[in-house]
Amino acid sequence: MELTRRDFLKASAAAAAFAAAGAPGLAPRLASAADDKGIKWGKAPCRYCGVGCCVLVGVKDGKIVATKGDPAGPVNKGLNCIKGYFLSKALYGKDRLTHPLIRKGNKMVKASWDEALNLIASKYKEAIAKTGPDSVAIYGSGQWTVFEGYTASKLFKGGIGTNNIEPNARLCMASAVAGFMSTFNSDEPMGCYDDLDLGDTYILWGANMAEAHPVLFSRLIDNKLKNKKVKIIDIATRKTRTTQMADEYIPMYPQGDLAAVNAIIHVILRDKLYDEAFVKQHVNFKRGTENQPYGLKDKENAKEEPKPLTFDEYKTLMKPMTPEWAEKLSGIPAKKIEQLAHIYGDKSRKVNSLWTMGVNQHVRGTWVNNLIYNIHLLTGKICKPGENPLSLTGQPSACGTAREVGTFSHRLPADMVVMNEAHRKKTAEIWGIDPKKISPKPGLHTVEMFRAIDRGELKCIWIQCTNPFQSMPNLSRYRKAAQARKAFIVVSDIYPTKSTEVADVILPSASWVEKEGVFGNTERRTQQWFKMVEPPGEAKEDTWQLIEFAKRIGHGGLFPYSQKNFYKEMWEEYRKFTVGTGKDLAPYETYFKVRGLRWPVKSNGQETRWRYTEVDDRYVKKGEGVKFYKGVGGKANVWFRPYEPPAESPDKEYPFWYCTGRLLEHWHTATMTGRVPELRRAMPGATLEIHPEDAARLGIKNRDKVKVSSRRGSLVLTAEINGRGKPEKGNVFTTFFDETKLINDLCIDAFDPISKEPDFKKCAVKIEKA
Ligand SMILES: Nc1nc2c(c(=O)[nH]1)N[C@H]1C(S)=C(S)[C@@H](COP(=O)(O)OP(=O)(O)OC[C@H]3O[C@@H](n4cnc5c(=O)[nH]c(N)nc54)[C@H](O)[C@@H]3O)O[C@H]1N2
Ligand SMILES: Nc1nc2c(c(=O)[nH]1)N[C@H]1C(S)=C(S)[C@@H](COP(=O)(O)OP(=O)(O)OC[C@H]3O[C@@H](n4cnc5c(=O)[nH]c(N)nc54)[C@H](O)[C@@H]3O)O[C@H]1N2
Ligand code: SF4
Ligand SMILES: [Mo]
Repeated sequence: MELTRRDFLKASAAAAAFAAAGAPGLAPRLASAADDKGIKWGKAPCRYCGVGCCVLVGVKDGKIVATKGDPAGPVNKGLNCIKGYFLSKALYGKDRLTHPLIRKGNKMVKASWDEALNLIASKYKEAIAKTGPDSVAIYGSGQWTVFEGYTASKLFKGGIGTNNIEPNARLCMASAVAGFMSTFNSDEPMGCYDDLDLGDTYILWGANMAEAHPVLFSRLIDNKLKNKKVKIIDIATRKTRTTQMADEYIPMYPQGDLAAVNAIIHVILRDKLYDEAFVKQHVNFKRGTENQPYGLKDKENAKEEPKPLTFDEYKTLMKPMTPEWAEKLSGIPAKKIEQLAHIYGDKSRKVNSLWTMGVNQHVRGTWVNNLIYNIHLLTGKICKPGENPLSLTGQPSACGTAREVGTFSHRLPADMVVMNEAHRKKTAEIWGIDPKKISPKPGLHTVEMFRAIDRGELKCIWIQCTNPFQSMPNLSRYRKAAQARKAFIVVSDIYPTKSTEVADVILPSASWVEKEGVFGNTERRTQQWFKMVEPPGEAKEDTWQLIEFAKRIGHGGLFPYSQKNFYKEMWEEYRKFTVGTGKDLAPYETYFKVRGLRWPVKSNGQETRWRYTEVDDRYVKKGEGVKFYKGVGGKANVWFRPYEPPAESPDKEYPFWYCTGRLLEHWHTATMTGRVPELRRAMPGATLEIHPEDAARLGIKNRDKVKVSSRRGSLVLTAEINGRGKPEKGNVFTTFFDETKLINDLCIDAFDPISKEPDFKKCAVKIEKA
């Protein structure tokens, strides 16, 4: 089902209108300016989201003057969303950081690179000498290039000897990772974006694709406009732009997914809608550890002790989870749950599940990931073209860098972990170091990393390509700790932010096409780009910063790559981790011409669209059909995961659910999109979405100022009633892009005990007219 670009554009007009909303008419003007003579075009993935659109970047006189969706890009076929259209302006805010700055009391003073790096090196050396390597850390990003993540991981895990390295992806994809690992023993999806063209039923579990994955959503809408059978079901806690394009909207209570998915499975078992042969051949049953704590206390540590189950034991455990039981916990009528189960079980339908942060930012996020896989494993609707569960990724290289390179505190490249001796040995071999150098103890996970600063245990932290002093939950605790100078804080960024505000050293970075890089998107697609323009002033690449620091603390030898072939040599070293593991990456040059390739890349240079199936995956022999070759006995796990309540729920004093997330025009903390005048004007500040009946009861009118407070903090926002997003009764919603409104002060820093991912989607607040 190949689409022509014309078909695609025509059919997706509705979604494209969404995508360009906020600044209609501006995008085409920019695109036509790109036709001027003298512009040199290069290819790159978009700087922003995990969709990974291919863009063409136009350069003239050393500046990016235009960008356009790349018609040759299989992901987006020439389309971009509004953020993509304005990429050319994101790096040209007037206040780009152009030279290193060092704190002198309350002032930040201009310094040379040498002064700044020497100071960082001396602080790190001092801390390591006094309190050991585990008293220093680095906090990175799913927006790091593969090279940046690899350099940081090798330096900290292989050189300094601490596993205190984390990506912001802990706040984002950690539950997805834990879900993949516990179910399939291999991270990242079996399916790919082609499933959005080839399927006929799409069940969205709280994912607001129209705003958070806009171009991918337009691809889905395109399928819907062409194929009458296509049905999109939006199960969510609020109505969004996604809802407008869905066939059905099913409102759900926060945490309700945990009950609803279980009841769907109950019906699938009860009505024998499962695929007996598939289950027999491909599935093991397991039970995990229940009633684990929510991470509310510092240093709380949970441990999962899985037990095997038989299919019969599993069926018995699932008996009490009836649709009526789930109706009470999820708010979804029992009848609807029966219907959903029969849709999932319908042999004539190609059913896909899609989810993002509604499922991952959840104190039982790993469980909900497991449960969605359970449905697909029981019905056999998996590893088939057009029929898969697809975990959507947020950041441009959360997959490529955070997950594949393994920049989490417990991970090593290609799904390996520091706790495993054989994995440490293999890593040490490739890195050319003594295996004893790599610590077997997982480092601090993100929330604990920032808590350790507050406790005075972490002495130095280097923050690159993320803005935690705006994006962490329970923010005021961590901001206060930083303001009290409890640790030495280095921040590499491209603009002044809430994090540079509390830094001891600020380093100006090169971003996106100001350097060479590789990103990996949601569908396992690895995309490479070359440097196209010089960074401003003295700004330097994050990789360069780390290696110059490494040299000053005696670890320069870890990076022996030549000046001329620096990235190629680093890539070929990193690639060794992947070859033969089912995560195979291609030689570096292969990526120069193509618009990315989905791993495992085959020996003939071809990509893999569907994993674990003989249809496409060379690791499965002809005749084997489906094989979960990473799992024990070639099988995947179906987990028993019951309902458990959220960490905090509304009560008399704090009667509303507080949910936080995103909107189309801005990227996270808006350091980049906020400096694009068109996007800033389209969406100048955060508002509080509230249900009209709740508002009326409290005497609140649209645009009134309201005070919203949780047990952790309070702030004043403008009420938005019947705006773009419409929360269900009893729920309010806001976004975290506005640095003048630190909405994360109110968020709870409870987390999933398995994935350690915090729950940004639920806590309790009260609302008053301000
Ligand atoms: N425009 C834009 N796009 C982005 C980003 C951006 O900053 N701006 N960021 C990217 C990143 S890093 C990410 S992670 C993604 C996030 O993409 P999404 O997860 O799609 O977006 P959010 O706004 O974080 O999530 C909000 C939704 O969570 C759902 N929800 C709330 N509670 C629950 C629950 O208990 N269960 C379930 N199942 N759902 C619930 C609600 O229905 C709500 O609409 O977006 C990516 N794309
Ligand atoms: N309330 C609430 N909070 C959330 C979430 C939520 O849903 N609700 N979601 C969480 C999720 S899923 C995510 S992914 C995080 C995202 O949170 P953050 O990662 O903190 O937010 P960003 O704005 O993406 O920060 C990226 C920073 O990198 C800088 N930058 C850009 N390019 C470069 C570069 O090349 N090098 C360097 N060194 N810096 C660069 C940018 O200016 C910016 O300051 O937020 C989390 N926080
Ligand atoms: S959908 Fe995502 S990757 Fe595509 S242009 Fe928009 S922000 Fe960039
Ligand atoms: Mo994210």
